[in-house]
Amino acid sequence: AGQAGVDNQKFNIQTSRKTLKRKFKWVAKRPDLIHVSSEIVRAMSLRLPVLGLETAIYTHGFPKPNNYELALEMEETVRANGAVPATIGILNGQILVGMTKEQLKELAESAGSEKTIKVSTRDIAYCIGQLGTPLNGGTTISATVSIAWMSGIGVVATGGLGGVHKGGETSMDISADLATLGKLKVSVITSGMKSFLDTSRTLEFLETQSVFVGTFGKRGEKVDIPGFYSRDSGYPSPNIIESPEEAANIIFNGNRLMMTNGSVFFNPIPKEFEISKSEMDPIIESAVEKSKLITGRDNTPAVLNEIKEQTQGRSVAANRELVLNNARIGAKVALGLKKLEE
Ligand code: PSU
Ligand code: MN
Repeated sequence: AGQAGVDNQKFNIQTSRKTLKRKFKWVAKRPDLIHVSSEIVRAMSLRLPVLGLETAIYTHGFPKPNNYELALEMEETVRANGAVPATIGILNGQILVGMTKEQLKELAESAGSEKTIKVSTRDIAYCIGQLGTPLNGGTTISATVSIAWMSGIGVVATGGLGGVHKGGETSMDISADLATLGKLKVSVITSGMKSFLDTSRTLEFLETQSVFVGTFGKRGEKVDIPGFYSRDSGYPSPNIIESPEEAANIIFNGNRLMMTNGSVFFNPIPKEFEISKSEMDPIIESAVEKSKLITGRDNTPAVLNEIKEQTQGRSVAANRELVLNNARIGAKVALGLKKLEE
């Protein structure tokens, strides 16, 4: 039985490699549609670990000019931790997987202009299909996961996850991040949902969509779903993950089983940078109240901006630290996964 198990494992690894190869060939044949940078093409063919990064955080989350600096720092952090960064975004109507410094600069500087939209999965074809002026797009987790999946990238790092908004049971404002992860096998490293979202309903929705949820921490200790600026949210994590290698092993086993659902690995903000929940809660509550007439995809950026004003920019500093930490852990997960696939 042991031998059969080994054969079975080999078979599954080969099958998943073949699927990746096929997908990658498909993408490589359509550079006008998805442009994969030469660095990422090389990394994929050498089977180096690749970590996908989103860009809505630069166009609609993080203020100029620090958004460009952050984009560079994210890439450096990924490299320093043993993986190749594939920043995903849309520039002048073209989907990019892996962006040059110049491209990152152009996208970051275009933030706030009419040309640059926040792109969710449903907006991808719209963004590249415009007959008039070509658009730029900052990709949300939803769009980033979709494009990563199309190009055979299995792990993505980001700041905050979208979710079910407070009052979502009547407004039905539920981020496409959640349903996309229910459909596509991509793993996301994130520091949680902000407390302007309904944590409990978001967890229920993810469970219904069969999206795995785990949080980095020590078994036997109290581990909450992290609250983005703070490490706790009041909601215990359904699962605890003790290391990036363990996360990689979970993804690896999902791949071997040919499961099709995505995973969320929550990575709490490092203690030294956290802003306590008791301090943030009233600020967030008032930010939500002030932004309540702004609907659709503009709501999240409006709330983030209010929070920034009310914390005199401290929220931005915390955001920077947590997202860099996710790049660090994400790179290690991608590296661990490649080791298992060897
Ligand atoms: N939460 C943050 N910062 C962000 C976002 C969410 O703390 O930048 C962005 C992410 O790109 C996420 C998107 O995927 O907002 C969710 O937007 P919406 O709620 O419109 O789906
Ligand atoms: Mn929404």
